[in-house]
Amino acid sequence: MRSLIFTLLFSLAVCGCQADRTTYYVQSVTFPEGVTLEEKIDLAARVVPTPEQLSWQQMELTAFLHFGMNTFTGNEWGNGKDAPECFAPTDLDCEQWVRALRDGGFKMAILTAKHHDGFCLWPTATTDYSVKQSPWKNGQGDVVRELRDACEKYGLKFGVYLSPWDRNAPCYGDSPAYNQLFAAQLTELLTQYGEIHEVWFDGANGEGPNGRKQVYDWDLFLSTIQKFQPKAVTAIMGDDVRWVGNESGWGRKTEWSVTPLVPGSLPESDAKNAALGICQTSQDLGSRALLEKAQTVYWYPSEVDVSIRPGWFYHPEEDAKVRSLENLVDIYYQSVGRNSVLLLNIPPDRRGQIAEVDVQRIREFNDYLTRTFAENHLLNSSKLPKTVQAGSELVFDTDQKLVNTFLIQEDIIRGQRIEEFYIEALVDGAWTRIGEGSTVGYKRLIRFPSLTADQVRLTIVASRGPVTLASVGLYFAPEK
Ligand code: FUL
Repeated sequence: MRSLIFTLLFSLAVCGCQADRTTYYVQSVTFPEGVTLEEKIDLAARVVPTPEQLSWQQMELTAFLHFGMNTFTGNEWGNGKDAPECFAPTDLDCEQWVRALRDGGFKMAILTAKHHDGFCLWPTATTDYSVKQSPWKNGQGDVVRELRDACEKYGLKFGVYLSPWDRNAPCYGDSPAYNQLFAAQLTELLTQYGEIHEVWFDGANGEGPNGRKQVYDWDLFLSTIQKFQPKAVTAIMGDDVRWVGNESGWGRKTEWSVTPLVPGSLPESDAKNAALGICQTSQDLGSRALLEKAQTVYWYPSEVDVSIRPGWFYHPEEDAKVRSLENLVDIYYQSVGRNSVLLLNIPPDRRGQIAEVDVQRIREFNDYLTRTFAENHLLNSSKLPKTVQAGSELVFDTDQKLVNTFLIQEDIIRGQRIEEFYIEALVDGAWTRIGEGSTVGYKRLIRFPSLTADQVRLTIVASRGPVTLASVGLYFAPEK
């Protein structure tokens, strides 16, 4: 956890406005003893992302690639006992994966380097349960390397999913021994494959009440990342990126990136979260009522992970169940459009390629979004005031074309502040409300029935101090 404080000082000459001498808190702030609720709210409004969290958020669309032993056995959770010989892709082509992702608009690929079954997709020295023992390329193959190289070639970022729960490792449950093994696996991935942009630690564990109990050494794991890939964001059990709380593709309508939820990798997180009455799936992770009880708040933004198919792994019988374009677009509005990053899983098949139906669907998805956001129908949206106070109204002229989508973004390097807003359209001389929302954060999209307006009015009803808007826009999403 980085804890930095900085003050933004803008040159008067450059921006022609007053210097912003606000003190900001990078990634977290602990409230001093005895502060009032208003003071807590002010402090929370000045928590900002690290540069890596900001770049992560700006990607908007990221892709998951669940591939491994389960692809060949038909399981979703392997038991760690399937023979390495089962792993036998017939025509693996990571460049095909990455071209499909690039054409789908995705900016990063995250590979299941090791899922819960413990089978490693790289020739690790830490276990005999890996591609090295499989017939694929006579044990000379390395999926992590091939994908890394393909991402490099096509300009995508690269991340690894390394499951802490390991059903194959005999030492799982013998905490010190397994922690060393896991740190060694992490070290291999972080030192042998160039830059790693995201490390995904899944929280699942199905051991049950009588199962093996492993106490993870998160300090060791996070310090290993800090040592070898300090710019990587850590997700889910990590402290940079938060699991949205469901695997169905929706973010909360009220999605605070600044939250008292203590990341699972920090000491006593369970007890602290229990004392606040919150967990990753709670609906309220950032209200004023919650801040009143909190001691520390974190910039801990949400990631929406969901699969394009019913399963996380490829199963041929699900070829006809690939999500429709309409459904994917809804997911986009419910994730990216609700202050989250979308992590869409597109699982390669038994050949080791992404099936044509999935390739087609994500291309359609990208084409659709590109068409929707090609033209901003607000005429004066580039002239935004430096800051906007609660109670302010901003009125924009339009080009009087048909529209049905409103976009609003806060400049999150100055914190997340908007708590309530609404939008109205001037149609035939009368103002009608066309949408409203609570939080905005990095991005909020509001859909409304198609109309033609002379003007659009944005009212910020409530905020945590002055708001800096990054952009507003008015768009037309065509029929699918
Ligand atoms: C879950 C896992 O149990 C699933 O298999 C999948 O990897 C998903 C992304 O996370 O916790």
